Amino acid sequence: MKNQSRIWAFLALTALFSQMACGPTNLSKENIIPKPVSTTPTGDSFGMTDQTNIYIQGESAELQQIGQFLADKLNPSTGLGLDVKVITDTPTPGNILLALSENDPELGEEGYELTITNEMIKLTANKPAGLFHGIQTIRQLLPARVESTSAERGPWKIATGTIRDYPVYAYRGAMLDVARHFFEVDEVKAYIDQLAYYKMNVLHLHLADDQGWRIEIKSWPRLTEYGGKTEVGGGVGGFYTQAEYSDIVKYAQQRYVTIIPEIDMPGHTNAALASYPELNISGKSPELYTGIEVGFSTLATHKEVTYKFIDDVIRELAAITPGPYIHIGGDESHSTSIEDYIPFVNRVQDIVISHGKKVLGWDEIALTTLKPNTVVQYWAKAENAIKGVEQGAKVLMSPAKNAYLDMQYDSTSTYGLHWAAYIEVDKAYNWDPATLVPEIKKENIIGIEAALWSETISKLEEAEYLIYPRLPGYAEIGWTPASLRKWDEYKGRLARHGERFKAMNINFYPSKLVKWDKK
Ligand code: IFG
Repeated sequence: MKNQSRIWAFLALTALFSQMACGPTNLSKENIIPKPVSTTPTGDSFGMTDQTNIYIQGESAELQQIGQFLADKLNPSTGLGLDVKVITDTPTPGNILLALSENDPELGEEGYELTITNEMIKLTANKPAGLFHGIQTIRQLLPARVESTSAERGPWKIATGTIRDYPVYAYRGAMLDVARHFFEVDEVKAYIDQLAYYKMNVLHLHLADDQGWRIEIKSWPRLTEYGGKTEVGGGVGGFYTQAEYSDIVKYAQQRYVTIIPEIDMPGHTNAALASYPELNISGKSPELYTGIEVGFSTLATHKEVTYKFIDDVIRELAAITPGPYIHIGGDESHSTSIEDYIPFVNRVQDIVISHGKKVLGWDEIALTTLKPNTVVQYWAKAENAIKGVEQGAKVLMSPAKNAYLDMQYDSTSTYGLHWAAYIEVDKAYNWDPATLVPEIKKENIIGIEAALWSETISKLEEAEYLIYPRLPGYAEIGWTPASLRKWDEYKGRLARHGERFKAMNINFYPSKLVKWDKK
C-alpha cells in the first residue's frame, strides 16, 4: 500500500511541475472578466521571454500607444523589457503582434480576436479600441502577479487557443460623485485604469451638487473659488481647474474611456446658489451646505440670468469635453414645481444641443419633452424610464436597487447607505438589464452604469471597498451575453480576481459569498 501511495504522490508532483514548467494549457479554464463571447482552447501554452517584443502592423501612432500601454503594464513585474516595434510582415516566433484587421463585422467597433499559439500571440480588431480591450484579456491570462509594479518571478506563460470577443452594450460605465466628497485627479485616474482593465468605457463625473462645485467655470469664478471650498462633513473640498479636467479627459481617452460631465439642475444646486445670489429666487444666497439631505435647492427657473448662467457653464464644459454627452442631472427637484421643472429642462436640453452635445439626465427628465438623442438614466422610478421609452428615448440602466455602488453590502458594511437596498456581490450580478423592467427592452437600452455616490466615502481606498468586488460584475453585465452569465460559474472566476485586486493594491471587500483563497 505504501508504495502505491508513493507512486500516486510522484505522479501528482510530476503533473504539477510539468503544468508549472509548460504553463497553463486550457484557455477555457481561465478567469477572464468580462467572460469572452467565445473561447477555443488548443491545449498548449505560449511563453514570453526576454526575447519577446510587441510588434504593431503599420506606423499608426495609436497602435504604438496601445503597444506601449501593454509594455508598460507587463515590464515592471516581468522584467522582460518588452519593446514596441513596427513591422510590415509576420514577426518571428516568440512575439506579440497587434494588427488592425481588414474587416471582421462580427467584432464591431470594440471587439477583438486573440489567437495564441505556442509561437505567437496575435491580436486583431477592426478598431484600436478593440485592440485595447484585447490587451486587457492578455493581461488577465497572465498570472495575477503580472499586475504588480515590482519584479515578480516567472514563468510568464499563457494557454493557447482563440478568443473571439465583443460587447453586448456600447455604454458600459461607472459614475463617481466628486461633489459630496472631492476626489483628487490621481484618484480619478486610478479609477479610470481600473475601469479600462474590465473593458468599461465611460466614466460619468458628478461635478456639482449641494455640497460643492468641482469644475472651474472661467465666466463664473466663484462657483469654485467659493462653491468648491467645502464638502460633506465640512472638509476642504476642492475642484478641478479646466486644465486638470482636460488632463483627466486625455488620460481617459488613452484608455478608451469617455468622460461624461454632469451639472445637476435645477435641484442639487446649493453650491452654485451659495456662490451667486442672483441665481436664487429670493436674490439672497444660502450658506454653504455640508450635510447629506437632498431636494431642498432649486435654481430660479423664471429668471433669465439662470439661463445665461447655464449657457456659460455648458459652453465652457462642452469646449473641454470631447465626448458626445453632457449630463444635466434633473433628479430630486423637490423644490421646483413640475410646472416650472418641465419648461426648465426643455430649455436646458436646447442649450446643451446648441453647444453640439447630446443630453443625458436622471429618469425624472422623462416627464419633459425629450429631444431626439436625449438619454434617460433609470435610477429610481421605472415609470419615468418607461415614459422615456414611450417618447422613443434610449435608457441607461442604473437601477439603484441593483447598480448603486454606494449601497451597503449588508448592515455591517463600514461605508455606504441602504435606502434602496443592501446589495451583496451576488445581487449586484444576478440581474439582466434587458428583462429587469418588462417595458424596457434590450433595443431600448444604451447600456449600464454603476453609480458611486460619495456621502459616506472621501478617498479612493474607501471607494474601492464599495466598488470591489461588485464592479467586475457590472462590467460583465455590460459586455457578456446574458445567456453566458451564471452566478455560480462567475463567482469562481471572481474569486481568482482577489489575487489581482491585491496585486493592484485595490482595497476590496472580501465578501463571504466568494471563496477568495481557494487555489
Ligand atoms: N439619490 C440622489 C443622489 C445621492 C443618492 C445616494 C440620484 C440620482 C441618492 N440622486 O441617485 O444625489 O444622494 O444613494
